[in-house]
Amino acid sequence: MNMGHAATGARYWKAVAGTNGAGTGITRTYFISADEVVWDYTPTHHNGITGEPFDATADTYVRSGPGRIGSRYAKCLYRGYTDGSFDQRTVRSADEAYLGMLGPIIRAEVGDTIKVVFRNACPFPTSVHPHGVFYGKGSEGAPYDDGTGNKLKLDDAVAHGRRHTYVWKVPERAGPGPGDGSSVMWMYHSHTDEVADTYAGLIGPMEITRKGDARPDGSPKDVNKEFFVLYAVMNENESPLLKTNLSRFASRLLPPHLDEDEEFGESNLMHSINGYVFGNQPMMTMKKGDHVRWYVMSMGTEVDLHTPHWHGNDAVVNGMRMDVVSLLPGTMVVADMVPDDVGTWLFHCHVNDHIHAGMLTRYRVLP
Ligand SMILES: [Cu+2]
Repeated sequence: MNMGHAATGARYWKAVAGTNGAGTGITRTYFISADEVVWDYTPTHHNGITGEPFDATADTYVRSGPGRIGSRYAKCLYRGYTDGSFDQRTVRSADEAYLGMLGPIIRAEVGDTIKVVFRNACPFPTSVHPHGVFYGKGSEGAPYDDGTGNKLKLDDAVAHGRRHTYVWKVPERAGPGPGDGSSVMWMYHSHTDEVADTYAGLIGPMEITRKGDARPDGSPKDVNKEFFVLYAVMNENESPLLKTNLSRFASRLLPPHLDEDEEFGESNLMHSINGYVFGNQPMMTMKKGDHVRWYVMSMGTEVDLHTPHWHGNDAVVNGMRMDVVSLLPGTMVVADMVPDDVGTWLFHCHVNDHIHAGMLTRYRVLP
C-alpha cells in the first residue's frame, strides 16, 4: 500500500488510523530489570578515533582525580533476563555489543501483544514507559494526575525490589505508516522521574514490523542488518547516582563548592553514543550490499541537537538521500543504507562542540 503524502479524504484518514489489528498475533514476553551497574564510557582506555592516548581535551571528560569522576559511573540500565526468576541475564551476542548502555531490543509485529515483566533492582523508584504502542493506564509507567488511582498507579513508580508487568498492544497505528518501510522504531524509558531516570541510563529501543513482514523474532525479513543508536549527552550531574559516583570514583580530595565548579560540571557531560565516547563503541559491522536499517535516536535537553553523519556511505531517510540526520531530544529516525564503500568509517555528531567532547564512533563495511 502506498498512500503517498498527497492522499486525502476517507482513504487517507483510514490509513492514518490504521485498521486495528491488535490481538491477532502472538504475545511476546520480555523480562527486563533496572540494574545498577558500573558503566565505563571508555572501556578501551584510549581514543579509538585517533588511535592515540587521550589528550588534554579528552581528559576533561574521562580522567578521574581530585573532584573528577572520570570515565566510570554507577548507572541504572535496563538489562534482559531469560525468565521471571531474574537469575540469568540474556546473553548479548558479539554483534550486539555495540548496543552498550541501551536496554534490550523489544521487537514485535503488528497484531502482537508485548508483555514486559519488569523488576526494579535500582535504589530509586523506576518504570517502563513506551512510545508508540497502545497501552492502558496501568501500563503507561508515568506518574501524573490522570484521574486514575489504586491499581492503575502501580506502573508509575516501581519501588526498589518490586515488580510490575506492563502489557502493550501493537495495533496497525503502532507500526509502519503509509510512507514507512517495513519497520519503525520507538523508544522506551523510565518516566518516574523522567529527567533523572534517563540520565541514569534507563532507555532502550523498540522495533515494530508491518504485519506479514516479520521474522519469528519480530525483525523485518527484508533487512539483513539493523543498528540502534542513541546520541545523547548523558548529564551525570543530574543522575540520581551522582553522590555514589563521587564517593566511589573521584579522589577524596574534593575541592570546595564542587556544585559551583563549572569544570566539574563539564567533566560529567558525557557526549556519548550508546554510552561510549571517543571511539570506544564496539564496532558496528556490515557487508557491502547488505540491506542495512539504522534506527537513530536522541534524548536529553537543549544541548541535545545532534547531527549524526556517516562517512563513506549514504542513507535514505523519509524518501530522501542523506548522509546526515537531524536529531532533537526524543527524536527517532529510520535510515536505510545499502553500503557500497568498503572500509572503516567515521560515524559522528557534526556539532563542533560535540566533536571536541568525543561524540564519535566508527562502523565497518566488509567486502
Ligand atoms: Cu551532537
